[in-house]
Amino acid sequence: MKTEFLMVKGDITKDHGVDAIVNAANTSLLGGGGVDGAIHRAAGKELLAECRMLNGCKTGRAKITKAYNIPCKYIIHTPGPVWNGGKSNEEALLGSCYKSCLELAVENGVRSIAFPSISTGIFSFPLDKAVKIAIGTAKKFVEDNPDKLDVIKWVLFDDNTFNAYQNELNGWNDSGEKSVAGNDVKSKKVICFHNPNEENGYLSNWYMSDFMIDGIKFSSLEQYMMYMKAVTFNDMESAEKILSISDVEEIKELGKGVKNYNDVIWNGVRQIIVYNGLLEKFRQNIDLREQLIATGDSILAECAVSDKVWGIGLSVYDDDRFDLTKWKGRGLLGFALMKVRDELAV
Ligand code: AR6
Repeated sequence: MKTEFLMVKGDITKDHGVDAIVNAANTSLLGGGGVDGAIHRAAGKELLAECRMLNGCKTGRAKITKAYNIPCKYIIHTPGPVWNGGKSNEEALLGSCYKSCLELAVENGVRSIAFPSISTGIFSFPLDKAVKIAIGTAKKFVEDNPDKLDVIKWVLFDDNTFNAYQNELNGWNDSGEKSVAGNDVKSKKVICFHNPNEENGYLSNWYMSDFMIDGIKFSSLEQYMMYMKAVTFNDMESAEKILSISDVEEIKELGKGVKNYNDVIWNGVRQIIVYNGLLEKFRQNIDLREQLIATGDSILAECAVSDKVWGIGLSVYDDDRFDLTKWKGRGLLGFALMKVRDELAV
């Protein structure tokens, strides 16, 4: 049977009908943020106990464990390279991650495997380069090891990553050869937003719009996000203060002062928190929901110069804002909004 290559958008900890999933770990193998944090949370404490016995893992190599509460047989853990400008052998190391995982899979009788996008999150490996290495390495492995695997799948968390992998895969023909890759993303319209009182301001986290979650009323997404940040780190005093005011600037300041704050944990959970908040903001405000759905399949971009995480790191006046390859930030808010749009449009 020919090995099938598949791309899906979603959470890798859910049931994807595969024998093994891959974890984008770090060399300690003791958990972290991003997909690693999600996998450890979903698998349960026994996974950490098994990982403690493994004595870590070198970058570019892989180790295998049981999957515990995750619905598959194994988890293959691989520490990807941290992007360091490309001069530290990062590309070869990323290829080695995929190869090591596939070898370990075959050695353990795994016939179907699901990967996340290794290294392109917290480790900042450029997505355009990573997709070529990921799919190219897997295609080469299949060529060298025919009939060993039924399915190689990527489970990708956000639209941008999903589109990049899908486009790269589309560039390969059935005989396993690479042709010129199409790029859907480039042909799409980019809709920009920034201040709540300016054009498309309803997409901003500072836009005032009431919604309820778990019996608590929030007056803006910023308030929900900062409240959840305080709750995540068990700083209930800040959480209460954040709930008691509606001024978004003050709320943001309170959010910055949350006690016991830990970057790694926040990086892991923030996207899910924002997604859940946005889903309710737009579900519960019919006019906002209609405006969001009316953006069709446009790319949504928060044009905040100084925000390279949620924003695209460019201003609403910068011509480069329409070209995703020139963005200086990750634009996570826009991608979360697009995911919510997908969810509400059905
Ligand atoms: N399912 C699928 N993909 C996910 C999920 C999920 N549940 N959650 C996040 N992603 P990252 P890295 C995507 O940062 O760059 C950890 O702290 C995410 O959107 O998880 O290899 C480790 O312990 C992105 O596209 O991994 C390491 O210290 C992709 O997974 C470090 O992060 C990879 O993002 C590894 O960084």
